[in-house]
Amino acid sequence: MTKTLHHRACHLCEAICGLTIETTVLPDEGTRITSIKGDSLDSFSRGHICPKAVALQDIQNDPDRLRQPMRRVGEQWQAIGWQEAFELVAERLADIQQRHGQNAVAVYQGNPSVHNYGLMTHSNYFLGQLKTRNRFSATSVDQLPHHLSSFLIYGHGLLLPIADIDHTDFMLILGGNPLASNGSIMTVPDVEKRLKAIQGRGGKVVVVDPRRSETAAIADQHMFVRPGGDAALLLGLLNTLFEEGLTRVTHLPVDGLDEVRQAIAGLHAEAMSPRCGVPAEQIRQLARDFAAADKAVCYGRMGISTQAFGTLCHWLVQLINLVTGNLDRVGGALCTQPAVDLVASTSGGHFNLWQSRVSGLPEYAGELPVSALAEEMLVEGEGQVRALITVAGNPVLSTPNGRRLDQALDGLEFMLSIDLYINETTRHADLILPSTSALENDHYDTTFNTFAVRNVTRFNRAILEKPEGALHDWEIFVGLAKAFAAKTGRELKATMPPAQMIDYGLRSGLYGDASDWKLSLETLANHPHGLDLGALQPNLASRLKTANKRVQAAPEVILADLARFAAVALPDADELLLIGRRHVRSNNSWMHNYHRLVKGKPRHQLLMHPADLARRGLVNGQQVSVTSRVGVIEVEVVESLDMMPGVVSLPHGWGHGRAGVRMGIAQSQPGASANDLTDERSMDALSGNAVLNGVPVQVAAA
Ligand SMILES: Nc1nc2c(c(=O)[nH]1)N[C@H]1C(S)=C(S)[C@@H](COP(=O)(O)OP(=O)(O)OC[C@H]3O[C@@H](n4cnc5c(=O)[nH]c(N)nc54)[C@H](O)[C@@H]3O)O[C@H]1N2
Ligand SMILES: Nc1nc2c(c(=O)[nH]1)N[C@H]1C(S)=C(S)[C@@H](COP(=O)(O)OP(=O)(O)OC[C@H]3O[C@@H](n4cnc5c(=O)[nH]c(N)nc54)[C@H](O)[C@@H]3O)O[C@H]1N2
Ligand code: SF4
Ligand SMILES: [Mo]
Repeated sequence: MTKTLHHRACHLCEAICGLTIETTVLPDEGTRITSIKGDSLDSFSRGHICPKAVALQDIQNDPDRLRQPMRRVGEQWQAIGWQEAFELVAERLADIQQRHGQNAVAVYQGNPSVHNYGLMTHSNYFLGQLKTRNRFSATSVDQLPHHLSSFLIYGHGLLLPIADIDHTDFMLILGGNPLASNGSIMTVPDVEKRLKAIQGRGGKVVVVDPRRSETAAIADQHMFVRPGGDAALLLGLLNTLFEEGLTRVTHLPVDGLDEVRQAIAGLHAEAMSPRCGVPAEQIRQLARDFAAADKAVCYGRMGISTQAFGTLCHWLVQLINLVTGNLDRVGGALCTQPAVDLVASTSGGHFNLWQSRVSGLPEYAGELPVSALAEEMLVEGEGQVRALITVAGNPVLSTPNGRRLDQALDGLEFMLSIDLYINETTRHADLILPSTSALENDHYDTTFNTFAVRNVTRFNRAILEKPEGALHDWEIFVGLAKAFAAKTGRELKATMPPAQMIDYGLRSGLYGDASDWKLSLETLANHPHGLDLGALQPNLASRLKTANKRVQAAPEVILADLARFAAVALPDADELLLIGRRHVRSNNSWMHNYHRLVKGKPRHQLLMHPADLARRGLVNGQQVSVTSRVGVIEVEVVESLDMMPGVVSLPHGWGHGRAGVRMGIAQSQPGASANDLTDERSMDALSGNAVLNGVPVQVAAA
């Protein structure tokens, strides 16, 4: 038996923890993974690991994971060869585009795309050739308001100031639960210790959340907010900062602050309190505490992004950091300077240059809001979507009114999925092309180094041999691109492997050939535990990509959105509102097929406050029906004093009990899909981002 130790970053979530993986060559079985542990020599993650990483071996060994191209013939799946598959795709898509136009082919790119560097570098090599405006992704059920606000304020959608958690004295968290999610748009391995370190140095952590989340439980202060009420709360905070003279000067060049001050003059804490359910005096005191801290940072995430005023929320987060002097300041919010810099190498983006066909929703960076995907398939007319390509995603479980999408997929002429599983979405595909598993592939994190709380970088080689006949995702895209170009007679530019692109990015970057670091793939090979490039530093002034290189505090479309905010009626106190929830043993819609993670008590029940149960004559543990405008599901209800009265919580990504899905363990514990309740018509009208939190529902005995 030969044992080998490998060091590698975990790709499963944004925390990019360093792992030590032991493989053993066994006489009859070949190479097996025999141990997965946190890597204590990784200076960034310091040995931190969560249960999902241990399940990397289960992904590797899962008999349900697809290992060769599969073609659906009726209800049966048949293995076919790669070349035959590529040619079939090229033929079907070329034909559909010829008959119905380029936009007749739609694309959905799911979350794991951004955790797979070959998908990042090469998916567009093929998808770009389709020249379709019907591009969709998980961005519009997630962080689109972050990008849009940064694009409008700083001139680039990826200039996202990151909370400087290791140096701040006061961290205000709204709509994020890093203890379960391990942090998001804040790559922060070992987050619990880092939050406790704030408290250890005499600082304070405040969490605003309609549920006393795992993060709220360790905070110094937790405030309930009515779901969807954060824009009001943040407006009350900003107004108080102005009104009570709690602002500080910034070194940044800023346009539009006076306009902001005027635009929100009437929106004081007292007026905002009924809209968010936070007492006015608490709003004012929070503003005073925030301003009094030497170094403070306001951090907002998923929970305030996926609501009706998500873009206003993220604009306000930026402004609160800005006017208190905490933007671009150590201990406040700082932009990273990554080794492969996507901000430097790309243009800022674009917004609303075209709109979706049926509902006129705006594009952002070439993508349309995914809430529009089903109607683009269902509503007849020129430009109707007739074919779909999904890449590493499961929109039937992940996007609003998933049932409607589920049904719409049946009406397509052709569907291709590039995925590892036959899941609730890909079961509809004509063809599924599965890539190698992550451990059979190299890894460089192009995305999350950009959002990290320190400047870090690492490259890791595959730790398992690529099986014979298998292809990496990027190779699948090259195969598809070549077949499509051949079919359509288009010219195809040459490409190079992802590793070579990263080498180029490293060498030409800030730490590359022209620096003392001399980073390249070769130098990174000498740093298997990752390389720390230092703490975040102020740099925003020199990196602004707005036309006049000044911060735009008052973008026109955002000020205009304040009118939409003002027009909304006061919330109905009797309305029951649904929010989501994440758990450290679950990962969106796809890690429910590993016994190691799903064993023990189920984690997909509906949480409800005992007073809300009593009011409906319901009891703890009972089966209930949950109804919204778009659908109804049945789940077990569990009482929880952590819930804000009037709010219920259900995690997304469940609902596996559907015909044809091939995920045995997941189907034995199916749960119900939260997105059978979320409403595709309910969105942040400015960005088109879906509302996934604050969905009105009724709960009754099943
Ligand atoms: N109600 C509600 N809905 C939500 C959310 C919520 O909080 N509440 N969260 C939203 C958010 S933030 C997101 S990001 C989305 C996520 O939703 P999706 O974008 O649908 O992503 P996943 O559910 O992670 O999709 C996983 C699929 O990717 C495949 N996969 C995994 N790794 C790879 C790989 O390397 N290559 C390929 N080709 N395939 C791979 C898996 O097999 C699986 O089928 O859900 C959103 N939906
Ligand atoms: N274990 C695990 N980790 C993950 C994922 C996973 O599925 N499982 N998914 C990954 C992905 S794709 C993402 S995008 C990140 C997301 O990472 P986070 O943004 O940290 O997401 P959540 O853990 O869903 O936390 C959102 C919080 O917002 C609260 N909330 C809901 N509605 C409102 C509201 O109206 N106002 C306020 N203030 N709060 C509200 C919820 O109660 C919840 O505590 O996590 C990533 N990490
Ligand atoms: S927190 Fe868990 S899933 Fe996320 S990177 Fe770390 S080990 Fe992997
Ligand atoms: Mo996400």
